[in-house]
Amino acid sequence: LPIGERLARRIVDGNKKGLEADVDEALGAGMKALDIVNEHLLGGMQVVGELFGSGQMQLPFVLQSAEVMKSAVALLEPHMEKIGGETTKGTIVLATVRGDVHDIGKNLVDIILTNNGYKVVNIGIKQPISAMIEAAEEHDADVIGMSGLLVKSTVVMKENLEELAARGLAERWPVLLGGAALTRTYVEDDLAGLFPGTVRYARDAFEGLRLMEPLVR
Ligand code: B1M
Repeated sequence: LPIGERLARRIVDGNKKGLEADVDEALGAGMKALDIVNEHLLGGMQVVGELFGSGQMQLPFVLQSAEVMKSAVALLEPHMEKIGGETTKGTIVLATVRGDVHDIGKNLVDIILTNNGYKVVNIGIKQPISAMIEAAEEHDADVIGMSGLLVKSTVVMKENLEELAARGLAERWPVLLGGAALTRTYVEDDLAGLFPGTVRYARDAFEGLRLMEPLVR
C-alpha cells in the first residue's frame, strides 16, 4: 500500500507497531504533517466510526484506534508549521462538554490554534459549564470553545448557552462550537436565535482558526 493508505489502515486496525517508522517515511516523502492528519489519519477514523456505527467493530477496538490516532498526532505535531511571535492573538478556553469523553478533535483544535498564535487553555473532557466559566475568568479568555461528539452533547451545549445567559455572561465571551453531531443550521439558526451573545459553528479545526480572529475583540 502507498504510505498514506498504510497510515489510514493503521488507524482502522489499531496497529501502533512500526507507526513511528511509517510517520517518518511519510514526512521523508515530503508529505506535510497536517496533510497526513487531514487526508489520511482522519479518513481512517471515519472508517472506524462507520464500522462501529454499523456494529462491525466493538468499542475496545475503537479505543485502540483512538490511541493510534493520538500517537500519530503526537509524532506529527512537532513537524507542523508554527507562526512565531511573543504576543498571543487571543485566548480561548477549550473543553469537551459534560458527559462526553471524545477529545481527539478538541486536541487537534488546540494544536492548530496554538500553532497559529493563540493561547489555548485546554481544560479537558467532561467539563461542566461552571469549569469553563471559571477558567475563562482566571485566564481572561476572549472566547469559550466547546467540543462534543455525542448527539446528547448538542443538548448540553444548548444548556450551557442558557446557563451563560442566565448568569448574565452571554455578552462576555463569544462561544465557538464544534463536533461531529452538530450542524451549521442547529448552531447558527436554532442556538444563535436563543442566545443573546455570539455563537458560531466550526466544521473543522481550520474553520475554528478562521473564526477566532472576528471572535477575539
Ligand atoms: Co465514540 N461515538 N463513543 N468513542 N466515537 C462516536 C462519536 C459515534 C458517532 C460513533 C458511531 O456510532 N458511529 C457515536 C455517537 C453517536 C451519537 O451520539 N448519536 C459514539 C458513541 C456512541 C460512543 C459511546 C457512547 C460508546 C459506548 O460507550 N457505547 C462512548 C461515549 C462515551 C462518552 O463520551 N460518555 C464512546 C467512546 C469512544 C471512545 C472512548 C472509544 C473513542 C474516543 C477516544 C477519545 O476521543 N479520546 C471514540 C471514538 C474514537 C469515536 C469515533 C469513531 C471517532 C471520533 C474522532 O476522534 N474523530 C466517532 C465516530 C465519528 O465521529 N465518525 C465516535 C476524529 C476527530 C478529529 O473528529 O472530534 O469530529 P471530531 O473533530 C473534528 C470536527 O468535529 C471539529 O474539528 C475536528 C477536525 O478538524 N471539531 C471542532 C471538534 N471539536 C471542535 C471544537 C471547535 C472547533 C472544531 O471549537 C471549539
